[in-house]
Amino acid sequence: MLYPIMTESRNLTDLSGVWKFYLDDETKKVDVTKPLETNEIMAVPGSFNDQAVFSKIRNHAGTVWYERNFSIHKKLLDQRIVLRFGSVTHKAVVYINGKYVAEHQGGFTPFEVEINDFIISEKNRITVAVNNILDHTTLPVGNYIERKNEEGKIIRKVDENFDFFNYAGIHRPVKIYTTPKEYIKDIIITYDVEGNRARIYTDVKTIGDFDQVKVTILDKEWKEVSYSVGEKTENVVENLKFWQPMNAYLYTARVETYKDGELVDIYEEPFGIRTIEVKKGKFLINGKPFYFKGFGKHEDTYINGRGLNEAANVLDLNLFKWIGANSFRTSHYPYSEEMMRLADQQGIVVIDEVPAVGLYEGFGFNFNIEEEKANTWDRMGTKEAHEQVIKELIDRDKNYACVVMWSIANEPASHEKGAYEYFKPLVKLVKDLDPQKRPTTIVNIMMATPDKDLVYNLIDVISLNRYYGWYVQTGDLKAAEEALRKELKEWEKICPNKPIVFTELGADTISGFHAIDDIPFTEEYQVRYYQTNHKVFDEFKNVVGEQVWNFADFETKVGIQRVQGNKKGIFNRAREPKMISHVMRKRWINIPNFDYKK
Ligand code: GCB
Repeated sequence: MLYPIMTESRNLTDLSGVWKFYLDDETKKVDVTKPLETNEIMAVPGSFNDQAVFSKIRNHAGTVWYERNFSIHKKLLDQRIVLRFGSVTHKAVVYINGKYVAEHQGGFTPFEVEINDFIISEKNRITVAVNNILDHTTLPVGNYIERKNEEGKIIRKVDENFDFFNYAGIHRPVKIYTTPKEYIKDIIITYDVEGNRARIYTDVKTIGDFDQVKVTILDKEWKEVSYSVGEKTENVVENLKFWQPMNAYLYTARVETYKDGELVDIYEEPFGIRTIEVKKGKFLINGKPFYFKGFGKHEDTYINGRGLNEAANVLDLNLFKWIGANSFRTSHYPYSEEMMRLADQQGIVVIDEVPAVGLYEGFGFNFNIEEEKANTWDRMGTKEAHEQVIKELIDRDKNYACVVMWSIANEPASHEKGAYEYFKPLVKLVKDLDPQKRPTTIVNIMMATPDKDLVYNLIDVISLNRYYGWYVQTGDLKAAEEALRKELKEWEKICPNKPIVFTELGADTISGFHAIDDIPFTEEYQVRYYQTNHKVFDEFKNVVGEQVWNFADFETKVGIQRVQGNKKGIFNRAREPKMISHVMRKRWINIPNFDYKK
């Protein structure tokens, strides 16, 4: 799916701003043919939860309504008019002028709909019903509970089967863009590289009848490098400039469609060229062994919640540069297109994750669940949702050079019977759909040790989330060190040719807590916890990366294991550094992006 941009043939309007808002408490039916009767307001994009102050809204489970008016410039009315949502969490039903136009399930991928047949020339009303219910058929997975109160009214609750707050609302920009009636629908870019020469293949999907499709490759200075004609074309680029980690170079494919000698539609797609290979326990980018330094993140800021916060995105990537990081994982859901485009421009390497989190019946920070009782793969009905998010994510992110690997799930019960059968077709789906055939991973949970994990044979890279010295061997770093070393030896033994990336490790740390001894939650403990882990990582040649948990403190569901949120950040939620950030900086600045381990 193309990102909406303005070109000579396309117009773009952003409907961000303050919308009307109504909390549906199910006492009366909302009549979409009339304007919403409400005085409440809500900023879009943004989660509604933290804007609302009152618990009734903050913790609401069910439907909320958003509404605003808009007009379309009369000169655009003969164009194809598309309404596009960057994301609505988790389900949206959209009406224009009281008529149903579209719906979409899945809170982290865009959707769009042509609205020509619904708009009227003067003033139009857009109404969106947003639902935040998660259950055992959705991704992420929620535990959905319904009960009746004394008056017989249904009270709904979603207990997150994951460790982040179930923020909801219109999270990403709402845009209206226009195209000509016959238009460019999609552009798929792949390439072969030989030395410093690349053959670039563009597959342009069009709707309508064109005499000619022209593809021009432009360099960073906007100089023409090559051009060719056809829906499926090949361009050769000599003196190739590679997209490199922390040193991005983006070309642009300018696609023009012509009819009767006239230019009809034009779209410009930036793209980088880099190769990826997984070989002999190494992760190669542009032929060289890459070392991942960085974070598992969240889209999580004060006030905006999970809503797009571009200033925070810029700040975060600048903090990456300060600390010497080169990568992140989009834990635990696809991030905004704005963030992906930023990562692509800035050379940040991304492990792109679908929102498959909570696929574990025993979730609850309980690492001692009796295995025979857990029955995840019989209980979860997420197959369809999982296929849908894979399709939508690859469709959206396929051309980004920054995306070097797909993560098909975070911490599923890969040690429980049924995991292999569940994941085998999904891994195949990813491989079939991805035009660039990137490597895949399934992020491994601590209980799925090498002797128990059932899916490692399906994937290219072993990704480990490990909390030795935190959830286990708490406060005993000597024992943690030994346990970690023992496990890594086992992984290297059973799959000597697969690289291992630590996709999580961390210790909750409250800024300002201090101790001389190894006392969890203090800044000193977080430092020593990481130093212990680093020592072991450096002993194993197949360990090709460390993405620590988490970049910043973040909001999560309440529980006695959480102190006003998850505090494992290297920075706190305001992005102020903890003591560990300086230690991490010293380490990472001295680790090169390539050839760290010979
Ligand atoms: C994990 C999860 C992550 C949690 C983290 C923690 O393994 O993948 O979502 O936030 O542990 O802090 O417990």
